[in-house]
Amino acid sequence: MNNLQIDAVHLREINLPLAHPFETSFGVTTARRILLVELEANGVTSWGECVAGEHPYFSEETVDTAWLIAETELAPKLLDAGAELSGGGSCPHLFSQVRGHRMAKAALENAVWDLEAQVQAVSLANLLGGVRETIACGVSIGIQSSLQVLLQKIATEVEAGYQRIKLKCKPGWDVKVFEAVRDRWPDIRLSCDANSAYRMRDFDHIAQWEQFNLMMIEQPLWYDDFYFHSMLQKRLETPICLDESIRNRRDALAAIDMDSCRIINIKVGRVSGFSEAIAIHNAAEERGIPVWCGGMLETGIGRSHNIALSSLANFSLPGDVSASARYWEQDIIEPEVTVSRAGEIVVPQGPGRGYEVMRDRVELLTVRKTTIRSKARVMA
Ligand code: OSB
Ligand code: MG
Repeated sequence: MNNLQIDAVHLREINLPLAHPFETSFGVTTARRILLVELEANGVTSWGECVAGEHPYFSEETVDTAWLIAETELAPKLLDAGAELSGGGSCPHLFSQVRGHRMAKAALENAVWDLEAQVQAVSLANLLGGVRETIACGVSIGIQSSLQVLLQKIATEVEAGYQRIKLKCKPGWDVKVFEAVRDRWPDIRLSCDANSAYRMRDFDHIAQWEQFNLMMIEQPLWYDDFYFHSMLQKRLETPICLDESIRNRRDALAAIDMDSCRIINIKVGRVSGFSEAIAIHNAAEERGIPVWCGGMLETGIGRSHNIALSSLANFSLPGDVSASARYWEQDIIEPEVTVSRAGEIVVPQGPGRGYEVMRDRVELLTVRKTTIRSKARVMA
């Protein structure tokens, strides 16, 4: 394949309030500060979205660390890659000298895949190896002010057609919540996500959740643990799903081998981009472990990338990829992402990501912006 020659990397931060606050065991988010990457190359522009939050609560990265590393380390490597850059698949090697900072790497790498799809005039889903025409959608519902408010939210999402309801949980917001939900909906596909809120002293408590027929329990223990999750999984029939702990393919292999989890949530930002996400997907598939695509309250740019990834074969469980309107009064892409009554999103088949970025709107939301160009090439 021909080289991609990147002429400029534009970084910008946009600020966007969420339509509804989102509460997890690690805190409440009411508005997002989002780092967007735009690449100019081969006569087209492509986009990437960094999923790092404002605070280092989900992972070590923040929007500010990602900005710094993207500007000073990663963008220069992309711009000066020369013949080493033939597509998104070149990025892991190009960025390999930089340890960690996976969300920053993913924002740039995914923009390169987005570019490659446009240059080759194929859909991003196709380029990634996707095979699905539609993807199955679930929702992640945050901790609410009361049980009554939660039940109302669930009713809305079930009626909308979503195929799986995931409840954020933490000590004090678990058993009585699952009980009330199962009382009203004995048969819906239900799961929970603790974002590391439990410890070993809670094993007996968690064992009580078996009665609620949960599809999975997501990341109950430490964010960086495999061993104690495997201890817990030994005591449970309910599958554990790992999110935070899985940073790359090797982590997935270790976790599967140790029986730390029986399902994996793949977030493209958490694992440093599409290349590693595909590698995890394949490793899990070979070992009979289903995966699904997680979400990080993305705008339409990250969401469209999640849709493309979710079209791979082993994304066989409904993901946390849902309609734009659940997050934003107005998204930054056109058309916005919609979900059918059957709880599905149609995977775009046209060239690239399949959704147009609303440039004027992005410009209005921008609070800082910088452009990086090749120093080597300017001087040559
Ligand atoms: O653990 O999956 C998570 C949001 C922010 C940080 C972590 C998580 C989440 C979600 C929301 O569950 C998923 C979404 O709807 O985008
Ligand atoms: Mg999670």
